[in-house]
Amino acid sequence: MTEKPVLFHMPQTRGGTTLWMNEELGDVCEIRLLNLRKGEGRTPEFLKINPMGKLPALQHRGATVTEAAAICAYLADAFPAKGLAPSVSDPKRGVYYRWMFFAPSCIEPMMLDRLGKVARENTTAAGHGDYERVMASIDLALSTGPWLLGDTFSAADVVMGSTLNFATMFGAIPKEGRIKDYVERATARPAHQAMMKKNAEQAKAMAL
Ligand SMILES: N[C@@H](CCC(=O)N[C@@H](CS)C(=O)NCC(=O)O)C(=O)O
Repeated sequence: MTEKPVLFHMPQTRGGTTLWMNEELGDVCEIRLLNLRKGEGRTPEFLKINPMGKLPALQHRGATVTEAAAICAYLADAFPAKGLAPSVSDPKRGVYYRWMFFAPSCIEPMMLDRLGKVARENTTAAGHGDYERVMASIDLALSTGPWLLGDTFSAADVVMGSTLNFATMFGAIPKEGRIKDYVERATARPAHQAMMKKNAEQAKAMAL
């Protein structure tokens, strides 16, 4: 891979998920820091990259990828030798996609509902259902352990690990049982620790 992916990031944001992924891959990205508090996500230049004005974003070989989970999936495929995604012919690819998509599609909106005390009248129409259904699914996802694919750690664990780490940190779901064990296992990984150290250094340099 000749051209380095460029990762647009700010510490203390969802960019941390992708920075962790970058560390799992052995630091393959060039990191460009933006300060959202100074409006750097709303400049005409950045809005051309991501009209949402949100971080993280990634550019690589002429393509732009936004959405933290999509960036993790993209990077896993762009660096296949690192073994962070099952091959497309492996049935586990389905399980990998399932939980990779479930985290931002169902856990995150459920978390925001809980934190914002939003009570939905129609949980059939809401794609993320409700708290009980999401929790039952998380329990199933973590039941094979230690990782979502069993013994093999993958980019889906970066996404799920980050999501559950934030959800428990903010008190949207209890940190107990399988979730506690999984979050502790995920955040103890050397790459997660390296990401935390870099995030702290970046935050200091940006005077956040
Ligand atoms: N769905 C996006 C969410 C990204 C997101 O909301 N990022 C926040 C920081 S955690 C952001 O950039 N906010 C700036 C804004 O909305 O102006 C993803 O998963 O990457």
